[in-house]
Amino acid sequence: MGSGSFFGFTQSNYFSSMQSAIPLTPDKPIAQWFRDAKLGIFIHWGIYAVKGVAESWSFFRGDISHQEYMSQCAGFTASKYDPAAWAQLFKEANADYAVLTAKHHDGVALWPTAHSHLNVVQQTPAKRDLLGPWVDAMRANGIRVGIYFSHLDWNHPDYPSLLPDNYDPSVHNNPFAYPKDGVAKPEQWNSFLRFHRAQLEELSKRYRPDLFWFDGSWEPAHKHWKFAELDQLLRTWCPGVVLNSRMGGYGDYETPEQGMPTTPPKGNWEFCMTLNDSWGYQPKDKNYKSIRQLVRMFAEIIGMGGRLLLDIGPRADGTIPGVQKRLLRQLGDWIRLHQEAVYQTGAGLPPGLFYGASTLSSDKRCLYLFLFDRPWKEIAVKGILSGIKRVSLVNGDQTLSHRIIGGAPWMNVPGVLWIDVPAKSLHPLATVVKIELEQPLQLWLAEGQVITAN
Ligand code: FHN
Repeated sequence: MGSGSFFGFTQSNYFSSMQSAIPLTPDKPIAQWFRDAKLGIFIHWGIYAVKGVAESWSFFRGDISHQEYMSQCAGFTASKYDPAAWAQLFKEANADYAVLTAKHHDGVALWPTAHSHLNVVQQTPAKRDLLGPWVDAMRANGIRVGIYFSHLDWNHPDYPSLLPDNYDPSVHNNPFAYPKDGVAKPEQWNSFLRFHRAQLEELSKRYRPDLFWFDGSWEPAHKHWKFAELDQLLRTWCPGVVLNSRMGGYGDYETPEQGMPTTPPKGNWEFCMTLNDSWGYQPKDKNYKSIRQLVRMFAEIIGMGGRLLLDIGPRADGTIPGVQKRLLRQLGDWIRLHQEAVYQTGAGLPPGLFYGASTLSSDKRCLYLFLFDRPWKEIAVKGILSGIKRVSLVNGDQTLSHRIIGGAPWMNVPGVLWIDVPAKSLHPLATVVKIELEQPLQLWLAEGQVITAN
């Protein structure tokens, strides 16, 4: 058996980590539902949907005035908000969990918080808790509940009270983030931190989320947030809760965003991405990804051992744009046709053995290959030492002919597996080939049989 390695892995420890999302280092303990989850729906919904502007950022960076941005409160009606319909759509997408922006950087809470008047109950025509009914609808449909919470709060009077360690008055001069007079006010910051904790305790005890999705810890240095303390508080308030690592590296999993990873993050991870280029509802943004691109990105993410958090931006009335509903339904249709390759699987082959994505069943006896391009006739897989029992298509179970070419069996160097994939059998979005193995997958990862003694 080869003694090669992959990213410093020797043969043995590569597979010892294959039970779950591929941890290149021992992964932290995390709820099994999250380990099993493959698709989440991210929802950026807030007053920014009224004018269709960038969430929070549009006033922070001066696209529009703060006054104009906040005037959107008057138009945030949620008049057609139907969280049960959202849940039904997410089930059609085959989503395992959903994450809703309970409070973005603008500080506007979607729930009746007792710690601030800046909430949709008191400040908008919605005049009701929008978070609670959403939590209930998700749970009624077996969808795990994630609450997005922005640490920073550009509308809270006590937030702009610290200076960064590398303070430069010509750079750090946004009054929503830093003290106007350039003088740090630690007592004011402590007051903000009490508010920050109070809202999180409120959310924890009132809604018992399965997951907190934190964001916005980049302004004050992490030491000021006391994240180690927060990590413990949250797990006390909400036992079993999953925490993302946007809390100074504490938390349970990594969250690469928008740019597709080419190397899987360490431990547990989730990739979050927009359908177009905007997190919230921005009708001018027509740059939607195609369903073929979404299927490919989903397959590549799960093939690296991660999960995808796919974002939508509902309108101010609570309706979801048709193009977004269509893409979610198309993705769900594809997943359902190929679900044995998606669920109860972990990361597949390391790069270079097959030119596509792949996943491996939890018993390591089934390897699933995701074909994104139209093969001329055959596809090839290198490095498989295990015997091949059968090769078939996941969608339709058609047996595919295959053969092994080359190899140096006298030195236990495997040949290349070639598989015939008939053009008429291809799925227009992505085709999945199943390789059933005689024994759990064993790979040969080495430099090839270098002959030096001839
Ligand atoms: O600033 C936010 C942004 O508005 C959006 O919420 C994304 C979603 O992951 N998070 C931050 C940027 O990384």
